[in-house]
Amino acid sequence: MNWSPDKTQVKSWNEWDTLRHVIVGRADDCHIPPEEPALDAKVPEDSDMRGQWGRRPQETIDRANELLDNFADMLRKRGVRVDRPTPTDFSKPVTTPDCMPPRDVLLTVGHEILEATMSYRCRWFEYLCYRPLMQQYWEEDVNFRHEAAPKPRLTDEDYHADYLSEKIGIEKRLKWTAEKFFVTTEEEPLFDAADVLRFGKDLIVQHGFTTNLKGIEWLRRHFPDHRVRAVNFPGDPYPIHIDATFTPLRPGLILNNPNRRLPEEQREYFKKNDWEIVDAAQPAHNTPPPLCYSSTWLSMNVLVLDPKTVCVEASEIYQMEQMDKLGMEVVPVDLRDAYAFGGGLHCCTADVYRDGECEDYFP
Ligand code: DAV
Repeated sequence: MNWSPDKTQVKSWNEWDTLRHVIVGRADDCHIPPEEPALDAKVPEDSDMRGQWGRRPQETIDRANELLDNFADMLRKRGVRVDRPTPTDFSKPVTTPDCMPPRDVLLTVGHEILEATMSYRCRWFEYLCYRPLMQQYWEEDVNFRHEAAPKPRLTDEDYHADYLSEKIGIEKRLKWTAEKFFVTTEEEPLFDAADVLRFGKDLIVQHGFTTNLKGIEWLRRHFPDHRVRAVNFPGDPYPIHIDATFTPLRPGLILNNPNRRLPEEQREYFKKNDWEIVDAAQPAHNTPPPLCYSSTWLSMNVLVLDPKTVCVEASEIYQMEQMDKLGMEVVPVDLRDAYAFGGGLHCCTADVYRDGECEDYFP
């Protein structure tokens, strides 16, 4: 059946087919959460965020919302249906960093939207922001499957105490990443949706701080018709979420963060199937904006609108230039002042509907 704006349908099998319907996050009432194991392990050692928590300054919330609203309007003007989450009062039950990045919580695979377990305590309740939309889709689309992964207990058993010392040092962090020793243990299945990339029949999942091997095994059992493949990026001292590391643009083409290169033996699978993996352009900035958890590599956290068109953050001149050379039409989007609320253009959205069906790109 073809897509029509008047009828809700949930379907998206990959990261690049023509986007028709999307969720764009909001920054309302965002907090910097208090200290907790998995989150602290991700805060860079020299970051201005260490030891800070509480509600984010109102002017930064307003500015982030302005940028997110503009992004949503631009998508609407291009004919994409845009829905927005309903913020909850995060300071009450437990504080949470944001209700901004829908991509971290919601994994759309075909007609299903799966709520991830999450791995930070502060993000346990974030799925609630999307429940009004999930309920609406469920009422309006008889083929929609709304699923939730088992909520984890997130006791101290879920975290390696080794990661909690004040100054670990980058060298040791890199060694640990290379050894696949991460802050999360194998106590119970854990995954964030943003560690998963959808390539039709294949789901490519980063094993790192926010997704453990049991989380990947859970996904394998949950999606028996898919091939679920774990990948690692040894150059990343803070490995969370795959979407500033590995970015598919269209069938056969992936950008890879040159500081976090996919190991040779894991490249084979892509090479064998004629996928080209290209080093991403350098970020235009030397540091992330203030009070931001993410690295400067949000430069490659792009939203693909169709296999020829991509939204790139407007200040990322090198990334835009590279996209242009790769034959993509670039839509610049101003978002940098909203990065602190959970990330870039890919993070702050979640697919609801893309054209196309489930294809096997690795036959
Ligand atoms: O490079 O800090 C950010 C990913 C956000 N979803 C990074 C990873």
